[in-house]
Amino acid sequence: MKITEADVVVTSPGRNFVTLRLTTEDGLTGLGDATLNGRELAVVAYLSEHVVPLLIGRDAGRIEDTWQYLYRGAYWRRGPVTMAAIAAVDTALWDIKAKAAGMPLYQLLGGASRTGALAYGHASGRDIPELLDSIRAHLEQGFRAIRVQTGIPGLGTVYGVASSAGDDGRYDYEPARRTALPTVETWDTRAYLRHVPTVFEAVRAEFGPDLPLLHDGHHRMTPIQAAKLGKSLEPYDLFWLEDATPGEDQTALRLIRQHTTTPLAIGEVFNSVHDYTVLLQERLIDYVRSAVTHAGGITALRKVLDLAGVYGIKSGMHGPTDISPVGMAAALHLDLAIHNFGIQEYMPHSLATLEVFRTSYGFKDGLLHPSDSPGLGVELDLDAAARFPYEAAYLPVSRLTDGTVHDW
Ligand code: CS2
Ligand code: MG
Repeated sequence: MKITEADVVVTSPGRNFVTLRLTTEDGLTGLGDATLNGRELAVVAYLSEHVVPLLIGRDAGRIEDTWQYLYRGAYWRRGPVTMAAIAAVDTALWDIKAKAAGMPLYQLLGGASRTGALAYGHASGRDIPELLDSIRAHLEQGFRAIRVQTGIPGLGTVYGVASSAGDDGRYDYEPARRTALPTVETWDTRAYLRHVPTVFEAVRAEFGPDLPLLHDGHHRMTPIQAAKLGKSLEPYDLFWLEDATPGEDQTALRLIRQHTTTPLAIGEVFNSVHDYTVLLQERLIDYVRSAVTHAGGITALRKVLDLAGVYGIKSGMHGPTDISPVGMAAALHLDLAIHNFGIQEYMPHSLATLEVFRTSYGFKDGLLHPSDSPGLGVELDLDAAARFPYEAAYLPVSRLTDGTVHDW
């Protein structure tokens, strides 16, 4: 079953997406998500110039060999651009193989290990009353786990706070802005560390002790600051504290672990198993955050999660709207099949996005299911995609109050 066509499709229904579409001599098509928020065209060039020419004529069924060929054969390996490109190829090949077998992708991964994947939604508010309303709205939508983010008194716009509800009441937060230069957000970690415990005190007082609550530190704290926050949040029994420190220094988590029992999640910006080895072997985290889209595809992420399972660590795949519906579907098939599933991030996409990507996955009673459609269960409407041309967009840059560049 040879690959005869490979198309890199860029579309921007409210935000940019990059999708690889492979076609075989039998007329089967497979899709892969290659979206790297704020650096999309780098992946487009990598795919178009250096990967697509190598795919034409290859046997679409040789998924592992193609992965190794693109990874080891590039010589210059790892990194977000390379691994997003490889992820797109890998996911598209799995889509094709499952379609050829006439079964949903999760069946090729070992079949279902659960009835559905527990999802968490993004509640946010510029202040606590607005946050509490947002949590209520997400509970009414059926979410059974909630991420909590708020504004910080004295600071302007900060990460994760939606300014308004999107179409059909969605949490509509797209951090990448279509501006000539990245917008600048001001940050103050001390103000943040003082404020967050009061937020969770109010949320627990309103919603009780049982609701699974998550929080994203978004790479902003030093290890001791993260340890302080984790310790101060213990009374509120979080499901996880995410990205407490920048992930490059895996050993930083040792210090955090010494001070707090708040569960830790990290890895949405990781792209290789080598980003995790210390974290997994020393049990420094509780959840692996990588998405299929950024971690080299289903083939690679499955290996990371199998290794994580050896150490009792579970999945918590990244699922914001800059993971396309193709990447989301790929995650859901893996979520359903693996034993050490933890939770799945779920930001529903906009109606415009769903005009371009025809999805079949569903959300009911707090659980996501990829559907039993053959393959990934997502189709790309090329005519709709053409209606939304690319627009450059940048993620914000964070600066401290003295102007020092900080982690956003
Ligand atoms: C965030 C992401 O969802 C999350 O956990 O960390 O929304 C992140 O800010 C975006 O993916 C950046 O493009
Ligand atoms: Mg995050």
